[in-house]
Amino acid sequence: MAMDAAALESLILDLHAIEAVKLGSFVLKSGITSPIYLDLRALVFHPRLLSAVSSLLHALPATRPYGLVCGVPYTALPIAAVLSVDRSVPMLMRRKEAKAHGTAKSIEGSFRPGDTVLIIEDLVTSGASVLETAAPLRAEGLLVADAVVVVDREQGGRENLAANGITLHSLMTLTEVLAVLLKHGKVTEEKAHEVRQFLDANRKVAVPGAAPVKPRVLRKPFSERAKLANNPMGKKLFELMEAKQTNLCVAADVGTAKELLELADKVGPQICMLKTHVDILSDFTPDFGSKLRSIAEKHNFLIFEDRKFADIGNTVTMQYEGGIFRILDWADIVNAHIVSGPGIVDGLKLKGSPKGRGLLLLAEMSSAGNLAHGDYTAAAVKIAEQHSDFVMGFISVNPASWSVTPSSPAFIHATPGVQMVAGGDDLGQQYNTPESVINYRGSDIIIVGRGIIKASDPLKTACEYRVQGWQAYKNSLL
Ligand code: S5P
Repeated sequence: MAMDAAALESLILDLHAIEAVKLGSFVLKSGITSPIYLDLRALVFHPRLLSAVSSLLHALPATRPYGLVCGVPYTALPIAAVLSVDRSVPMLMRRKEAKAHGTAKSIEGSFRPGDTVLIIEDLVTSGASVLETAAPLRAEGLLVADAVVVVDREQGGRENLAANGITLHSLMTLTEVLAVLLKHGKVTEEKAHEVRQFLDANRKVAVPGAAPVKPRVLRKPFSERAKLANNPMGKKLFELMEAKQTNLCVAADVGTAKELLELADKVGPQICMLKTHVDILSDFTPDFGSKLRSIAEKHNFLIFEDRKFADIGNTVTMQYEGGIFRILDWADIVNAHIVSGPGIVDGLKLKGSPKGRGLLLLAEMSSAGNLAHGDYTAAAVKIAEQHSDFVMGFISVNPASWSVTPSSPAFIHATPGVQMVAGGDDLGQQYNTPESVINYRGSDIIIVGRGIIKASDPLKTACEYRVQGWQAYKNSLL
C-alpha cells in the first residue's frame, strides 16, 4: 500500500477541488449510465497535483520490474510523461488513430522485444482501454504485466485485466472517493446512496464488443514475422501462409491411410498444414510418408505429425527417427509436451535440426481440466526461447491471456479445438470459433478436425474455415 489514509483523503479532496469528480448523470465508454463521473483531464491545469499523482503511481509496487512506461491515450499521456521525466523511465506512445499511411507505427519509441512496459491509466471501468493499449504492445513482443491507475471504478476492470494477465494497481477506489466526499460534506447522503446502488448494480461491466472480456489482438503480418524466424521451418510456414493466403490446418483424424491421402489431395489447396496421427491408421505401410509428401508438394502444404512426444531426450530421438513410422523421414513438423523438461527438445533437435524440421511445444491444451496453464505455459515459453533455432511455436489455446508472452513475434501459435460454433464433445474437447481464436485469443493458425472431416461436404466446409480464418487474420493486422 503506497498511500496512508491522510494522504489519500487529501488527494481526493484536491481532485474534487479541481472538479475532476462530478456528480450527475453520465454515459460511460462502456455504455452504462453513471451518477458519478471522474474526469482527470483537468490535471494538466494543475501541474503540482499532476506531478503528485504521477509520483504516487510510480510508488505503487509492480509485480514485474519495468524499463518502459506507456500511457493510455489521451488523459493518461501527460501523467505518463511526467512520471517518465521525473523518474527517468523512457516512455512509449501508442497511436490511437487508425494507421493513416504505410510507415506510421502503432507504437512510437525505442524498445526491444522482451522489454517490460508499465501501462498508466487515469480510470479503469471495464479495463477495455488498458487492454486496447496492451494488445499492440504485446504484438510488438513487449511484456505487459502491470497497469497503474488513479481510480479503480470497481466495475470488473480488475478481473477483466487479470483474465488477460495484467495486474491492476490503483491509488484509490470509487468507494474510497465517495467515503471521503461524504465525510467532508461534498456529497449528500442521498447522492452517495445512489452512487453505492449504482456500484452494486454494476459490479461487472464486460468489455464492449462481441467477445466477452477480451481485446482484439493485433499482430505483425506473417511476411514480416517470416524474416524474424530463427529456424527454417517457421520461416517456411509463414511464407507459405502468406503466399497461399491460408492459416487453416486440417486435422486428418481418419482411420486409414487411404482416406487420409484422399482427404489430403482434396483439401490440400485450402490448407497451410495437414496434421496427422499416424498411429491411428489401420492400413499403414512404409510408403505412407512418401505418398503424403508428394501430395504435400503438389499442393504446397506442410505435414505436421501430432506425435506429442513426452519422454526423456534419448527415448524421443529413437521414437522420432525409428520404429515402424519413421516420422523424421516425412513430417516437416512434430510437437512435444514439456513435462519431461528441456531435454526432450535437445533430443528432438539432434535429429530434426539437420533435416531443417521444426517443433511446436504444447504450451496449452484444449481439453477441459487439462493441467497445462500458468507456470507450465510460462515454462514452455522459456524453453522455446532457449531453443528458437528449432522450436517454431506453440500449440496454444489462448495465448493473449498468457502471463509470459514470447519475446519474439516469430513464434507461431496454432490452436486446436476450433469449430464454427463454440461448444464441445462428450470427452472433454472444447471448441471456439475461428474469429474468437484469431481475433480475441491471439492465435495464428486454426486446427480443424471433425468440424471439416465429418461435414457433409468437407471441401466446401474447409473453404469456409479457410475464408473465416484468413479474414480474421487480415482484420488483426497492425
Ligand atoms: O490440446 C490439444 C492439442 C491437440 S494437437 N487439443 C487437441 O484437440 N489437439 C488435436 O487437435 C487433437 O489430437 C485432434 O487431432 C485435433 C482436434 O480435433 P477436432 O476433431 O476436435 O477438431
